Amino acid sequence: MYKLLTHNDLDGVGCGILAKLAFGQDVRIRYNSIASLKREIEFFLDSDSKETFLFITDLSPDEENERRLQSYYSEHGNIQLIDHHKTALHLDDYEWGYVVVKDTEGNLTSATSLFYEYLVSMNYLVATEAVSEFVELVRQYDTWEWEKNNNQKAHSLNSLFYLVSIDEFEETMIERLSTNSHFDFDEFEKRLLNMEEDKIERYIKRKKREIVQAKVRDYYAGVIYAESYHSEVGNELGKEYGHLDYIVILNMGGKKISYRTIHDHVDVSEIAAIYGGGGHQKASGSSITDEAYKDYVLDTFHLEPIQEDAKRNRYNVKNSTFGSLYRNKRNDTLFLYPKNEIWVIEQNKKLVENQTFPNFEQAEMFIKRKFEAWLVKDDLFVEYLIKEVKSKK
Ligand SMILES: [Mn+2]
Repeated sequence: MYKLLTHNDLDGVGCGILAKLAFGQDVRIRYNSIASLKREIEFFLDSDSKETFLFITDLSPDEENERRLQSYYSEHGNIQLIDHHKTALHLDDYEWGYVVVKDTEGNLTSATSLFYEYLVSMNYLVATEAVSEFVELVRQYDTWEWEKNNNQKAHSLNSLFYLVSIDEFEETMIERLSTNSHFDFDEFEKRLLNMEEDKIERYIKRKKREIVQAKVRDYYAGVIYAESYHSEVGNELGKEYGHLDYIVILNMGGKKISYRTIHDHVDVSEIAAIYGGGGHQKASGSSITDEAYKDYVLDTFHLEPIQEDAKRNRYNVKNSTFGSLYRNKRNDTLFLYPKNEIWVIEQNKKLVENQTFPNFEQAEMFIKRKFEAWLVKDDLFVEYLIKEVKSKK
């Protein structure tokens, strides 16, 4: 008998689907949140048959269970952990641990892709085109490589995963992967997925208007409440508000936080670790601990949302030698322009002293962080210039 403890997201359930394809009725699977893994491991160690072989994928045990797994393994064997999270790398030192973040060709791995390789190399499963295609879609979604590759199919697979129950998804995929020669969606799913993508877009639009900005420790964070589409929300808000180091997504009902960044200079697995969580450099999670509640909820709840830059301007554009006009909630005007090779800022028509910048990007970063300002629409820009000309006459 085999037992699989895995994550309850697409990558974790991908492992479950592979386990069922390999072992059929001989495997029992439990899909877990990060928090529920602890008691599932304890239940296995205390109560399961010593003959049962345990797989743990896409999740890592806490320190106490790490010790208990090691002593169980030295007595009975029968444990294999497979993961790709950076915060789980220390588990690779155990005989029962296999943790790889990047493969030998430099591609980011996923739990599903690592588990697939393992099952095939152990002759538990025969590689097929359809399964390989499915595994690659899961990997691209989980590592967010789909966006760079514009692989909409990978994104759609995750959307479908959240449209149906885990049981239904599992059953449909197993049936499809064992009968079809290529992986694809059926016509009904395609129609449904189109509607779902539109819905996600509208959801993100709303979230863009709800985000608040907060300086937490050394970084600027964007804080938002959302129950769904965390990766999509984190990514789109990260791009819209590029001056923020990372995005915090609070799920109050689930008492969980997701952390996302699009930048390389910040590692959100380290930020999640402050609150007892973990994950990857660009995507991580933790519980809402008392400390996290203070930093992200209590200290930010009174703040006003920040505002998007105007998008359809022809005149008031960024990085313009004529200057770019910004405004904030306090009605400060901030005018950014180049002067003798450097960029300067006028706040309410007065030069901000001792603040010069080598390029537009750094000057804009400064006013967005310090003043929470946004690029105004053309009509306000034109009005501003007319007044300027009149005052000079
Ligand atoms: Mn994963």
